[in-house]
Amino acid sequence: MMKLYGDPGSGSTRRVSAVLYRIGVDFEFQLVDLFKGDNRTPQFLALNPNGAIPLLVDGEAVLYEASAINLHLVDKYDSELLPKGADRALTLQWMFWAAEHWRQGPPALFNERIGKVAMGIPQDPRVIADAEASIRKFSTILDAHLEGRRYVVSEKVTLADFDLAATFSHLSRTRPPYDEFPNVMAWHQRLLDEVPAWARTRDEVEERMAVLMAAIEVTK
Ligand SMILES: N[C@@H](CCC(=O)N[C@@H](CS)C(=O)NCC(=O)O)C(=O)O
Repeated sequence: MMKLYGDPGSGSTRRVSAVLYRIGVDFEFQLVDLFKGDNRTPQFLALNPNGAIPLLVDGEAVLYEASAINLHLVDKYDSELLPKGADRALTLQWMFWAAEHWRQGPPALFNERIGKVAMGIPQDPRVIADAEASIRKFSTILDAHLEGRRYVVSEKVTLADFDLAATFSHLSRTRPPYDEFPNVMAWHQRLLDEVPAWARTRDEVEERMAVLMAAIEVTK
């Protein structure tokens, strides 16, 4: 059985677990507790020298990078999450755009508003301002694109939707300014309402983060 290494509180782990749930694949989950540094052990670094999750072990295949893992899964199970024809390249376009542009700001906000608080390090207002500016810049583009559309590429959900929506994982905790972008907000709500795999992973993130945030409160 394939094994997914990750942390349920991680937005990038969620990009993969949502796809596994959506396709309906049985898998074993191996917790890599980021707050305990499980991603820095020699055993884990031997699998992914970047020390990052998610990581998938599927027989001979040892894969990191959530988008690459998801491409492996859609190929293996011939899933419509990567459509055929013209929409295939468009799905890849938005996945690359997510990696290159969309995910610049949100991890910085996570680091400032959660990571640094956990470590007792002061937040840097300039980093927060830069992250928010980046989020506004790219949300303006996505919001205009989503006008009149149900999902990012087509009427149906694709891998691009999961790659993009993962940055909503810590909304209440990191407070990215997505609420200034009505089409972005409506698209994300539609995903939660219509795609049970996405709502399920939202619940997993919240359950995990409730424990971690309580621990931060205690040690603050
Ligand atoms: N580009 C990677 C990013 C993965 C990533 O940044 N994962 C985070 C958790 S969401 C992580 O493992 N952080 C720990 C670290 O980098 O030390 C992907 O798309 O899979």
